[in-house]
This record gives sequence, structure tokens and C-alpha cells, in this order.
Amino acid sequence: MTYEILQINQKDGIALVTISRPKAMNALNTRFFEEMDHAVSQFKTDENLRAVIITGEGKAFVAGADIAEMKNKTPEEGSIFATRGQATFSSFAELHIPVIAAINGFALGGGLELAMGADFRIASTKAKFGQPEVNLGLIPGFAGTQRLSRLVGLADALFLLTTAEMIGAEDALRIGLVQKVVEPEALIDTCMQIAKTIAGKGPQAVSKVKSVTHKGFDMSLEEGNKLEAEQFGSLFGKGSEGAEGMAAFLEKRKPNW
Ligand code: CO8
Repeated sequence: MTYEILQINQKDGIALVTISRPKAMNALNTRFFEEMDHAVSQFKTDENLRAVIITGEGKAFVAGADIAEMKNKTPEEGSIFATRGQATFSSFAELHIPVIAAINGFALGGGLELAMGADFRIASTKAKFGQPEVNLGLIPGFAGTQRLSRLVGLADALFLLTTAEMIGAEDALRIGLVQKVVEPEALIDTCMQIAKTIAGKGPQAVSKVKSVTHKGFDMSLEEGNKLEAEQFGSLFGKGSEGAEGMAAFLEKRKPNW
């Protein structure tokens, strides 16, 4: 597929995905979802890939769903578009590698929903966050009502969802919406550094710790613990990644994954 909106630069096992529609503040249209779904399908089968970073070009990360494209949808088309976007953002959690959102500017509406689909978020001091859908007489449709409360708790989520207030990076850090705030010039380097740190760990361990954590989040503690114990066990045994990691530690050498 030829990408018109996404720019993908892949090097040393790290894919940097830049959403590039700066004249429309990188607003998400149908074409974006086609391209992102294609990119994720490529990442899924790439055994050498260790992390994905998603960022935006210009002064926005993503300023939401494309309002111009969306405005004439029928109720049925609105629901279909929402379900489609939810599936794309949920596919990040199903990837075998971490997805990092590098939030350079406005992350509003569908843009914040995209960022919340990532495994964690690093923000520039210039980033701004909000769910402004009620300004348009809408509600979030790409899982914003569900993910925001899971990430920041019910009261902070409802505050943002009902007031449409835009908050800055420090407030986002305070409520746990982002994990780090850095100067704009340091954003991509910081995310690259984090991705490289992850790339140095046991790849199967990283993949399993991600999937067990995501799956366990919607399970009872008992079910989640059972899943964890099974997956913990799967990393032991002759020739396993755990065997190599533990041997390397005891032999005071770097593991050969
Ligand atoms: N969609 C389409 N175009 C957009 C969007 C958008 N979300 N955001 C900005 N643009 C366009 C503007 O129309 C403008 O275009 P033009 O130059 O042709 O007039 C251009 O980008 C630049 O924008 P501004 O001139 O407004 O730039 P400012 O720096 O003054 O303001 C803001 C930047 C604050 C980001 C402002 O553009 C803004 O408020 N944008 C809209 C934010 C918003 O409401 N987002 C939520 C959209 S709804 C949503 O995301 C729901 C998701 C779930 C959908 C479910 C499926 C049905």
C-alpha cells in the first residue's frame, strides 16, 4: 500500500509512525484508518520489530476525527465509523510489541483516543489534551468514554468529558494520562531511548508481559493470576528465553536472546 497520510521510518527494530496531514491538524479520516490498519498488519508479522512510536507532524498530534468527513453521516454510519476506529485502536494492544504515543501537540477527541490505545504516552510540554466532543453535540466514539476512566479514574474522566476542558501536559501527568513530560526537542529522542531500552529486553518476555497485563486488566484477580502463572511457566525450560536470561545473569554476561 502507498501511504498518503502515514510516514513510517523503521530502523534498528523500531518503527516511527508520523501522522502527516498537518493542514487539517492530522484529523482522522477513513484513509487514515485504512493506512493504520495496513501498518499494524505489517508490524504484526515483523519478528524483528521491538517497538512502535506514533507521533504527529506539525502543531497537532491529532485534533480528532475529521469533522468535515463525519458531519453528514447517518446514525448507522456514525456507529460503523466508531466501531471501525475502536477496532483500529484496540489492535495496538494486540501487537506483540509496545506502542508508544509521542504526543507533540493537540491530542483532542479521536486524537486522545488514539493516544490512549497506545501502551503508554510521552508528552511534549506543548501537548494539549481533551475530549471536546460535547462542544459538537457528540460523545467520544473511539473508546474515549471507556479508556479515559480506566486510565485516570471516573471523576477526572467525567470532568474532562463533560466540560471539554483542554489540559496541558503537566496536568495530564498529574492525573496519570501521560507517563513523562519532556521538552519538545527531546520528545522523539526520549521515545527512541525508551524503545531501545525495551528492545534490549527478552522479546518474548516483553510480548508476554504486555499481553498478560492487557488481558488481565479486564479479568478478575483470580483469573488474571492464573493467566500470569501459565505464561510465567512458558518462559522456562531448555532453550527458553528465561533459561538464557537467568544463565546470563549467573554467568555475568549479556543474554543472547
Ligand atoms: N477535523 C477536521 N478539520 C480539523 C479538525 C478536525 N477535528 N481540527 C482542525 N481542523 C482543521 C480546521 O478546520 C482548519 O482547517 P482550515 O485551515 O481549512 O480552516 C485547520 O485544521 C487548522 O485548524 P484551526 O484553524 O482551528 O487551528 P487553531 O490553531 O486555531 O486551533 C484546534 C487548533 C484547537 C485543534 C482547533 O482546530 C480545534 O478545536 N479542532 C477541533 C477539535 C475537536 O473538536 N476535536 C474532536 C473532533 S470529534 C472526535 O474526535 C470524535 C471521535 C470519535 C468519532 C466517532 C466516529 C463517528
